Amino acid sequence: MTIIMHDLAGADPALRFSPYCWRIRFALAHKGLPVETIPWRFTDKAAIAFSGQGRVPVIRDGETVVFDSWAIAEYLEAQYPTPALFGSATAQAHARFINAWADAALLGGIARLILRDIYDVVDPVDSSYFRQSREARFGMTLEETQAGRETRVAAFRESLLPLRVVLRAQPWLGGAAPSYADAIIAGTLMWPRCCSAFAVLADDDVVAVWFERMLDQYGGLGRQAVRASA
Ligand SMILES: N[C@@H](CCC(=O)N[C@@H](CS)C(=O)NCC(=O)O)C(=O)O
Repeated sequence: MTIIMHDLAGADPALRFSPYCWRIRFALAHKGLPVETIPWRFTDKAAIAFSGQGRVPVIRDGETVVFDSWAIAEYLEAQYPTPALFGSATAQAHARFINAWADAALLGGIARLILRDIYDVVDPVDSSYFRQSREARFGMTLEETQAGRETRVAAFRESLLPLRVVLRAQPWLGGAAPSYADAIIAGTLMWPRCCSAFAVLADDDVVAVWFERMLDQYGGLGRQAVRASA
């Protein structure tokens, strides 16, 4: 049975830009599971009220409803073990750290480079909610969050050193083949790729080279994604 996923969309319904939803798009593709995505807007809380909360991704697999990207990845692994997203309980525990680092460090760093650009791509129905909620979260205007990004991007790129060190030693974060760790980081990087023309990565960075390879995985799923700037 096809899994249904509520997926954040912009003014263009084909523009799918949620870093969390992208993690699950990669995870589903990794397992070869068919998915039907339903475009969702930030303010359309009613459409996902059946999940008991107001954020995406939310999946429906038959009678089962799961929300939160990490919980969804764990559900998929338990329900559809092969091919593995984690590989072992230990690998799953390590991937949880990657997930926490992506949420705690990577997302905030990227937000401070592209938040105002996102405002340009959200559906008009979401514009004032997006501005209000994000300005309250960051304690400054959207314009201020990304001001000076041309000079600040260097520090962001330096913060990716742990990824760089690992990807110099092995082709994927999962080792010889991609795992959910790769889906987490690549899913997170799909967010700036889809929303903004600003280059968060330097072209010659090993992280960018790895990301290009991830874009080509799963039949070019990431590469084919609609981009606001294209
Ligand atoms: N911990 C959740 C976070 C999900 C999340 O924050 N999703 C965003 C879209 S990228 C959302 O739905 N935001 C709704 C809002 O801001 O009102 C996960 O990993 O799935």
